[in-house]
Amino acid sequence: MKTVFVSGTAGSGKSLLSSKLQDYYSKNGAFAAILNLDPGVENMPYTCDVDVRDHVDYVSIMQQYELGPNGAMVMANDLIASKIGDIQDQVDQVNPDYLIVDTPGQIELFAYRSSGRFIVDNISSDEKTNVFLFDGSLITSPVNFVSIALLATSIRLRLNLPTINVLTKTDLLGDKMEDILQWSTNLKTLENAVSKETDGDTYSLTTNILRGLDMGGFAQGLIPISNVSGEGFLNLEGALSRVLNLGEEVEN
Ligand SMILES: Nc1nc2c(ncn2[C@@H]2O[C@H](COP(=O)(O)OP(=O)(O)O)[C@@H](O)[C@H]2O)c(=O)[nH]1
Ligand SMILES: [Mg+2]
Repeated sequence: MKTVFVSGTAGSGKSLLSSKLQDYYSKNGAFAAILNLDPGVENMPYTCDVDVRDHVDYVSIMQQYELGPNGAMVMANDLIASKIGDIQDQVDQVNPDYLIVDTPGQIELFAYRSSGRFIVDNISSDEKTNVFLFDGSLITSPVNFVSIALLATSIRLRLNLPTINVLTKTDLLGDKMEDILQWSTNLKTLENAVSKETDGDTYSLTTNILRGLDMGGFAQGLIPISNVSGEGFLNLEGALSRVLNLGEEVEN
């Protein structure tokens, strides 16, 4: 089994991409299952194969421990880690070729609490990778882009997984898409764009961050996709194959 963690800011398209990836693998003859790790989700665009909500009841936690929504979410995420054995048993029963993991809406809970990393480390799998989603609708300026790139890098550091960076919602981006794609491969262009937008402390902070990102190997580009039109899925699948199957076609 190969595992694909889908991460990104709230609303970036994680759940929709999880469902589209499952469709993609199924059409290509592989068996892909989805594990929902979000204890608070109400509706999702797929039928879940393994669901943490069967193990952790977010609303009862709120009531039982008199916690607000955030406190209950923290506790729910930590409880999930303690159920990893049961979750693994369920995954083993489903026994997919690909396990797609839809991560919680609040990325900081998943990426920065030890429970998230514990889950990533302890799901037993031949290969694992992380797909980080840059929400196209949030990238309204070069400085914004740098701040999301920094988040992507921080998550990569935290999860310690090979990471594929993806730009979502290309169907909404129009002309802006070309700029964003250029920024993601040519950091000099990005630095120029930043210099037009800002100066002083913000400029020097942004450009120093950029140099750090460059040294960390960030500038390998973003794979642009639309979960709505299906644009870019072949490229994403190719990138996943390079990480998961050493470049072979979909394995089953
Ligand atoms: N136009 C457009 N909308 C998208 C795309 N991906 C997701 N959405 C929409 O963005 C919203 C959030 O998506 P969702 O998958 O729930 O995001 P999540 O919070 O990261 O799981 C939903 O209304 C989706 O229909 C996309 O590629 N294009
Ligand atoms: Mg979601």
